Amino acid sequence: MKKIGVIGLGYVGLPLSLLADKKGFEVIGYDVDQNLINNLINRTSKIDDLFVADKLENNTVKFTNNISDLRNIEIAVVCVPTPVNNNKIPDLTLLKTATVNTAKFLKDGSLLIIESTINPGVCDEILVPLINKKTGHVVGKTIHLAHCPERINPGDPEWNVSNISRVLGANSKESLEIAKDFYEKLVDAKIKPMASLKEAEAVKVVENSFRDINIAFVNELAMSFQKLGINVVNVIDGAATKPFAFMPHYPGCGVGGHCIPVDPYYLIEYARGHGFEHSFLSLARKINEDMPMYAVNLLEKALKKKNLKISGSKVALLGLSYKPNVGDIRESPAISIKNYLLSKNVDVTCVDPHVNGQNTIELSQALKLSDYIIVATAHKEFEKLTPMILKDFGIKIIIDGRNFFSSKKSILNKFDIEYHGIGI
Ligand code: SAJ
Repeated sequence: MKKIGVIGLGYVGLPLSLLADKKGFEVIGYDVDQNLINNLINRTSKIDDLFVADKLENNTVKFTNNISDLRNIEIAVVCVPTPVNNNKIPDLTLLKTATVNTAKFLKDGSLLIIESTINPGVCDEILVPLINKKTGHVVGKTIHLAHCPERINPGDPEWNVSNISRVLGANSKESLEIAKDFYEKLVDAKIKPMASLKEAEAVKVVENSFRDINIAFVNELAMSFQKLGINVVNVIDGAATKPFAFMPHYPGCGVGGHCIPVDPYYLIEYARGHGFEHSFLSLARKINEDMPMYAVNLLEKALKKKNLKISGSKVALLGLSYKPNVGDIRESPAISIKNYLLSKNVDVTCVDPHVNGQNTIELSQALKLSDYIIVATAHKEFEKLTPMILKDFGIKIIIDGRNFFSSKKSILNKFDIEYHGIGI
């Protein structure tokens, strides 16, 4: 089996390196973070991934912080972050650095694969010229280039790096065949060859934009149905009984994470640069980005009805991470809610058992200090909050940003606890 290098050992690269090791490849796992490498050598990781938890203990990956250990690898897979900056423009700094530094160690005939999420055109228009100019290689002549967009779903108990189907694009048919052969040895799922690098880049942004616009659709329905007195979740569940042509998504206080709120901007920016305005994608982004404020406004309206001001009120914010039972706060709506509350001079206490270093406090302590609750993340630890417990803590209003307590709405009302969900 070939010797491979995995560059970037986060939620994408680490599972990949462990899978390649399990499949019999000789694997060099490289990361710039010495501390992360030390932890991996000691078989510990902060990555929320069941596959990693299962494989990290026994593996023969050579984890290293020394990039020269990549010498003589035959396949390199680059899995570094591609965040957007404050103007929502993709920041390719890490990707460019990792690509150039890796390519310098590749011998002729090697395959360089990019798994990081990138917008269409990045390979052809940015990485190929960069490699040709800075590494002594020429893509298509001395090395092959492929793009296989990552599809890791953090916290997913069923789908992981070993069984998720993939799409694959490359600079030439020959390169595509070599890359396809690699992934077919690695992944026990369909590998779909695309006609070009650009098509493979476009698949990832399209699949995540699809999710973003569908969430925006139900978020807009939620705001409309809240005025119409219709429970949007019940209606979505009703529509989901249709066995074809409907995929349920659910309203909430916003869309977070490293993928969904970010990837549409890749397409928006690239198309804008070529004279096309994705007004629909941009509107969906705006709807989703406004949901944290919508949740805060629900509280403000509820207080106004009681002739109370939100300023100076005591609110427990339940959840800071962007999705249940993980500790990732990237692009998290909960952080936006926290900042909106602080801007309104609210006394906020934050609770998140999965997040460190954000001045969070223990749940019962936060409830003691608060009169109102905003639920921003549906962590399993919050399930123990019964209406009786909330009553005992003197909680008066709940804004449920994830409709997490929706089944307890009538009991909460019986306990004189005002409940507002998102669209229910
Ligand atoms: N969200 C909603 N309503 C929904 C679904 C999600 O408001 O119906 C919110 C979540 O609360 C979260 C955000 O959207 O804040 C993103 O949620 P997510 O479930 O999409 O979680 P991610 O960001 O981990 O998305 C990943 C993506 N995987 C990759 O990019 C490889 C995405 O493509 C998957 O569709 C998604 O997992 C998944 O299906 O779980």
